[in-house]
Amino acid sequence: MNVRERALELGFDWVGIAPAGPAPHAAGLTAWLAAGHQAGMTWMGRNADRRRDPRQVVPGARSVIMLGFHYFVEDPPARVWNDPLRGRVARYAWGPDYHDQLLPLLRTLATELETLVPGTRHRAYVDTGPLLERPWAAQAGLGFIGRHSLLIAPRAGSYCVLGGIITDLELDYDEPAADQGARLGTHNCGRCRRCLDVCPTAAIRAPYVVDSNRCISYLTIEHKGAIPEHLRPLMGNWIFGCDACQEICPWVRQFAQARPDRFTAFDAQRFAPDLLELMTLDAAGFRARYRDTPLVRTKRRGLLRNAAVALGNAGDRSALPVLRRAAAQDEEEWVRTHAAWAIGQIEAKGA
Ligand code: B12
Ligand code: SF4
Ligand code: SF4
Repeated sequence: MNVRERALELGFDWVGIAPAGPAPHAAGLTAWLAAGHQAGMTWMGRNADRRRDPRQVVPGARSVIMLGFHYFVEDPPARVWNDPLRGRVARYAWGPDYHDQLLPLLRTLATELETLVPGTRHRAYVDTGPLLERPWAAQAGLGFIGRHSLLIAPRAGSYCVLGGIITDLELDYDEPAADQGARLGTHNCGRCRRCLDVCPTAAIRAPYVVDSNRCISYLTIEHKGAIPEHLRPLMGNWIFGCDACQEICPWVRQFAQARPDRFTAFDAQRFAPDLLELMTLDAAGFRARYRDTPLVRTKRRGLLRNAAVALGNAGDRSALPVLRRAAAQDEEEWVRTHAAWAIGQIEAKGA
């Protein structure tokens, strides 16, 4: 069996294999954790030794097979995407959860390797285990790491998700990707710093270093409880994830192709929802609308908390009745308190 051909047959867009050993840029993880950039994701620190070396995950590991899956779809109509009374959902979440889509494919590949070489040991992950997926993907030749810290794949940009298999099989190895900028006369990112400049919360503290405490993706998806007040006004209308550092990237603008065949597809009602209507969704309505998407992760209380912040930022008085009702009556404390904050923002703007 040819692992690369089989991976492409299964539907992956990129596959590359690197020899297992200490993770590339492992020192970057140590520094990131020491700075507290993991925020509330304490699990990132718990298994750091394993993250720093896949041989601690699969004893005797010889190879890391990295796979990439492209998900870009066309930009939504500007009148919808730029409407402050609508929320924005990051592109990777415009459809079913990619973990559910890709993990079975990875497991199929791993099981086939096992059948071919009985007794082989492996672990397959899509965002789900102690593997530094981006540095390994770069090492396996899938692309290079941009200053926003995301993997940029050739002819696609960063709108791709990753998965990996750590195995004790010895395989043929790929070289890290060649300098993608050479053709354009630059070195990968060249002198560009657009993602650092555009990040609404200044979460990219330095090239390749993202502080989750400030990242809108973390604040809207992973963070539990109250969003720090000083960051709320900077979050615009992102209500689940954030693509600002990718939307601006010349690699995305130049090379990303629409992939209507992919698991993501824009649907304005769900992925750029009317915020006033969203604030009135009850638990059953939330489940019905988002059950088959990654948005279930925030639960209703997280999504409506984020929607309240977005309405506060929009500053439109037409939101006051809905926000007042939510502040007074919503069953969830997160929603009540963030709605009250939004009312304060709108009234202050009016004054
Ligand atoms: C924790 C996490 C987050 C956190 C922290 C993000 C971060 N930058 O670390 C939060 C919640 C904020 C987040 C947000 C997002 N995430 Co996330 N996340 C992860 C996760 C689980 C771990 C990442 C990690 O290990 N971080 C720790 C830091 C230290 O590692 P690192 O960022 O990879 O950094 C390495 C390099 O930058 C390198 N480095 C250091 N210095 C230098 C210098 C040079 C020159 C170079 C080249 C490299 C380099 O060192 C570091 C390793 O030690 C991975 C899945 C996985 N298991 O890898 C997904 C993952 C990275 N996320 C992903 C996605 C899609 C996102 C979002 C785009 C989602 C969204 N639209 O809202 C945003 C993007 C934000 C951003 N700019 O990074 C994808 C990325 C795909 C890609 N093309 O790169 C992944 C790989 C999930 C997947 N399986 O597809 N994420
Ligand atoms: S995802 Fe948004 S908040 Fe996070 S680093 Fe990128 S631009 Fe900044
Ligand atoms: S926006 Fe510029 S600096 Fe940031 S990843 Fe893209 S090319 Fe690199």
